[in-house]
Amino acid sequence: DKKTAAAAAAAEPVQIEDDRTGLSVETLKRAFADNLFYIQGKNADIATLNDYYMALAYTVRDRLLHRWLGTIKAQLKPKVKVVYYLSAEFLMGPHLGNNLINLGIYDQVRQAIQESGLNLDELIAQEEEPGLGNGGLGRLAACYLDSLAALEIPAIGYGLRYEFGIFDQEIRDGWQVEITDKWLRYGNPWEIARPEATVEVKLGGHTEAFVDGAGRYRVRWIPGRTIVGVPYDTPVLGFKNNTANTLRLWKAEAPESFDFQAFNLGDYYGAVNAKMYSENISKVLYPNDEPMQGRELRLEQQFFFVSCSLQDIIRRHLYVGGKLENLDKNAAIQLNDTHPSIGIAELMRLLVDEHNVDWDTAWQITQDTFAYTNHTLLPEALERWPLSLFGSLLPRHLEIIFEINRRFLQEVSAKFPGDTGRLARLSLIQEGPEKFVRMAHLASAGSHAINGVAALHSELLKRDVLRDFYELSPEKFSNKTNGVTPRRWIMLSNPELAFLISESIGDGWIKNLGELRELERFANDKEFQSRWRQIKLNNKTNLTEYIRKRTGLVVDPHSLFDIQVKRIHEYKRQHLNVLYIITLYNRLKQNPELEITPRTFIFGGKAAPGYFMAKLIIKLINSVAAVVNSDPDVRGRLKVVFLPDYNVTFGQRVYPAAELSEQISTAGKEASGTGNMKFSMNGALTIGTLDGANVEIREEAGEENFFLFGLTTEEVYALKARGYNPWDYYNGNPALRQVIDQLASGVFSPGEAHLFEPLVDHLIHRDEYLLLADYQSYVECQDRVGEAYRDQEHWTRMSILNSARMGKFSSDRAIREYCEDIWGAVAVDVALEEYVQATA
Ligand code: F58
Repeated sequence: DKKTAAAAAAAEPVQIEDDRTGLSVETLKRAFADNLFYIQGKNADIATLNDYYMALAYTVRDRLLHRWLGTIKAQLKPKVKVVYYLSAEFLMGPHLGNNLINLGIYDQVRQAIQESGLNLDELIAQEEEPGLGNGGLGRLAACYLDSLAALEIPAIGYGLRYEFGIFDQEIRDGWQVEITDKWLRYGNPWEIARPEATVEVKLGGHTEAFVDGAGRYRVRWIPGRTIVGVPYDTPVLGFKNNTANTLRLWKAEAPESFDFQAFNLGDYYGAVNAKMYSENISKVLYPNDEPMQGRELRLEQQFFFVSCSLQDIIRRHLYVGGKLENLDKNAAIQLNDTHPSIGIAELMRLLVDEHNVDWDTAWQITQDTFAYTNHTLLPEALERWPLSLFGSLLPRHLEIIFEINRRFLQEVSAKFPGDTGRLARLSLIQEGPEKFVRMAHLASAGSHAINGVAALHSELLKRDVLRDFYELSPEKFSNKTNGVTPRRWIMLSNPELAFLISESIGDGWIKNLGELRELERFANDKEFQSRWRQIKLNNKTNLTEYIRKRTGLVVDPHSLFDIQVKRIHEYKRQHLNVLYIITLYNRLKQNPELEITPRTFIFGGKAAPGYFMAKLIIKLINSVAAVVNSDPDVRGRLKVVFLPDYNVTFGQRVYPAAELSEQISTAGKEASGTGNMKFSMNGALTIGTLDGANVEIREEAGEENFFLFGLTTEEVYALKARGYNPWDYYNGNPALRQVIDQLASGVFSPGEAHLFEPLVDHLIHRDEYLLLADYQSYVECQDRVGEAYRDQEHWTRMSILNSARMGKFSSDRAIREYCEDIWGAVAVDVALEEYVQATA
């Protein structure tokens, strides 16, 4: 009866774990309200949107903690091999939506939030993304962490917890303005600080030789200063499994005892100053993309996070009872470009100086443990540090590098006797009036595996940039074509498309992207085509709304959305795109009745703050946009939009809305590209050169579904070898000549006739990236695109086939290849950790 039921209910103990882990809509609602009150300290009367976001974030975090702890337990075991991904950048993107997808609770949470009188999309939009990377390289690291967790591979990503990530971009008067990125302003609910795992890092000072108790010659490093690294951990969930790996980012702080000495001497302010100096190391991400700059603080950043990470790796290895000689059995350390390659000298130092391992054994361990991924073919981007700077910051490491080099060159001599040219080319030290440490050489000599990031790039590495290393150790080289995660880049970004795909072929594609092939049988299906088109239109309409909000521009969602988003760089040739826009504009001016396919050209991307030409290209895009968009003669046919502050969040809106993907770099310059893959998966067709992964995208999609133009790498080399003269192209092509003359005479810079002179000068005198040579081919190809778009049925068919055939470009495939060929890592099962009260 009623009374006994009530008594029984009262006697029932409160189940705290329900509110922490329960997944029902009711429990989620209760937990959400509870977090708003007890963590944010707000109730509905005064809560801001951000408070609600935070309350939801904590609700979700609670629900992944048991997976996280279970994963740590399962992976911290003697026989487990862990992948350690060392990267100066991780461009993770917003966490909330992604975690909901991976936990498989998107729908429940949507309902819980709705029943709480709020809108989930608004809360998701509230999150400020951690912009701890510049572009492709940092985003690749994030996709790889996602796939490692999806495949249940034990892995830790190690990097820097920059207080300020990549700058926010504003556009004022057409120019880029940089604003500091204060992403930690409102706190970060996704990280947990682990101060108990702090490590010490030494810098500067000098070295001393001594003979130890066993009569062995040893060296000790007397540092000039010491800083500490405090780890901040963020969970990285696998897709609907129990794995939650860790992203461990290091924050630089002053050691606890920083002020003792100074305080005793009475120099309190000096001591506080020293503390601030220590914290500088993880203060800000360097926003330069390509040309390398020899800034001391950057080398400090690199050494700092690498030393912290290696000490952590050794600590974990010893903790599970491992022997240092067997480090490579438990650890695979991947160098994401050369930024962490100082790790090779640091591991040698830790082994030889601190753990008393003999040199030969230490070198074997080091080589067997490290592997190196190269991400660039541009010679000016290869890292090299002036010897003087390097030696004053890392005196012991410089000695170690000299010794590695001495032994390495001995081996080279043995293999190629008398070949002194080869010795000079291979040396880890670049000789000359100013000497440099060549980091790519250190990485190559100290690793057992070296890979490029697309088939063409890996071939060019062997042929040019690392040719001598290839001739020395061909067995080290392989290709690992990049990939991107379909969880973030299809499911989360393009939910309607994901739904249609799953409805048509089941949802196996999410974990096994090759299954998208099954969509091929719908390519000619009228009903399917029309749904496919409708989804694209919906996504375009959403982007249209966003463009209006951000720029005030009104664009037509029925026009062809032609999009180029990526860092601004001359080799990526955003200005080639602009030359075509001006060409179209001129045609319309000459013949205002001309019928062309209406197009919206959309650009997005940041320029390195010190890269004058890149910033001028942004100004150029905005200047051309100003003229074109306000000219009544072109109305309804041409729009140009530069969307400020391109980042991961914005990428998630852009790829699903794109119909044409611009991948137009000079052949032989783009290592791979990854945006190209995201576009194509979401049904955009590509206009592109045979560069980077475009080659493989075209191979997969079928050449009839790809708009190819431009010189090949071989043709670029040949043209440059016989002497390239851009003047010939200018003189021989009236349309091109008109465009260049307009730029030079100020047609697009009223009142500032000379504004674009530096650009024009460069194009007609040097044109390093061969825009003029590729202009005609690009224009003709773009014209074919415009024609093709008129046949919507055929276009849709090509679009479906592009998505259907992008299975290869899942980061799951890439990670499987790394595991099999380089890391020797296998999946580890994780048991769900039950919630246990701390007192139990
Ligand atoms: C990019 N590199 C490549 N570097 O340009 C691109 O082709 C490739 O797809 C991608 O890596 C992933 O492999 C890149 O993004 C950087 O951003 C560096 C950051 C640190 C300073 C030097 C450039």
